Amino acid sequence: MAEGYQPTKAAALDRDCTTLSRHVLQQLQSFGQEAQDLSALMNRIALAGKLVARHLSRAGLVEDALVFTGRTNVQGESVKRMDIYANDVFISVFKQSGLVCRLASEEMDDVYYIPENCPIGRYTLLYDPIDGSSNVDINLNVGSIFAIRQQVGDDANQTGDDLLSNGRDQLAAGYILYGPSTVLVYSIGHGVHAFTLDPSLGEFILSAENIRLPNHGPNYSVNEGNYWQWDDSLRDYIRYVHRHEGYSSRYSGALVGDFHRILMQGGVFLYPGTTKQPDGKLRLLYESAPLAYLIEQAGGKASTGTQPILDVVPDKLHYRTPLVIGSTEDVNLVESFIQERIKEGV
Ligand code: P6P
Repeated sequence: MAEGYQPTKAAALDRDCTTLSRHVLQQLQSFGQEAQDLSALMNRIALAGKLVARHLSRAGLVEDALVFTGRTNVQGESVKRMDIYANDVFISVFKQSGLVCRLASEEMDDVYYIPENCPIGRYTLLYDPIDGSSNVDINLNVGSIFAIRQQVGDDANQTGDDLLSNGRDQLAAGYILYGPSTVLVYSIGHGVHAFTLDPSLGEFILSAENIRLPNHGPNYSVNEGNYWQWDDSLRDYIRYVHRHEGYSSRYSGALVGDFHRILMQGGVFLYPGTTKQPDGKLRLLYESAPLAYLIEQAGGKASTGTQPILDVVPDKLHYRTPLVIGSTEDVNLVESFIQERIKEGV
């Protein structure tokens, strides 16, 4: 029998057809309702990322896109116009999704409800719309961080209390890094995968699959300006890396970019508690927990210094914890200095 048409083995063509929503279904090997929901949710994340990336790319040209709004958020941080724009992009994009009933954001004091999506929409989006926004005005990388959880119970009183659970309840997590290219990194529990936005297509295209970070890496990423505000154990660690060959200090002031370097090259990122902020600066539900989910999926580790991040149960929406995250051996080394001081009873 004559052979049928044989398409060319164009790997690039197959890759360009592996869009995010398709990849989710491939990961889950299912077309069931939850798989379809997650695929649709990730597609909305991608749309939000494209809208934010477009605004950032013109921020210097668009009236009032930069600078501060004069407001401070629930964190007590000055709010930039870009923070508000990005926050509202996610609200608008997920309003139309029909799937998300609630959103929790760094920029909003309380859980935000989308009545038309409740109670059908059984998912909650937790996000930091623009992480590292101090970098926006100097055209350095910033990011968006997100986690998706399933609503537990009916939340009839709209307290959002079911969100106060540990990070192992996350269904999906990831971030969008707005850098020289726009990269979306996500996991739904089947490894960590990266998609790069192809502006000519307006699509995020698969660029790295099943990312695994090395057990040890050269980078340590921490704001050493806080050195004298740390516990002795963290100073012990810093003195160790200063005295040993093979370590490089890398710190951009934007968590997503610093985390992405650790994910891709190995090493450790730290934001320890300080005398001014004993619980650290980073928020659990929409910063540390999503990144901890990713790093464990990529073969790394994330802890508060004494407890796995994914085991921490917050008592409020904007709960903060110290963060030590990255290659397993490097996180273990930091933890060993902390344990040493605990043994000494410091
Ligand atoms: P510091 C940005 O404000 C942020 O939340 C993270 O993106 C970043 O890692 C950290 O704070 C930087 O904080 O105190 O070093 O300027």
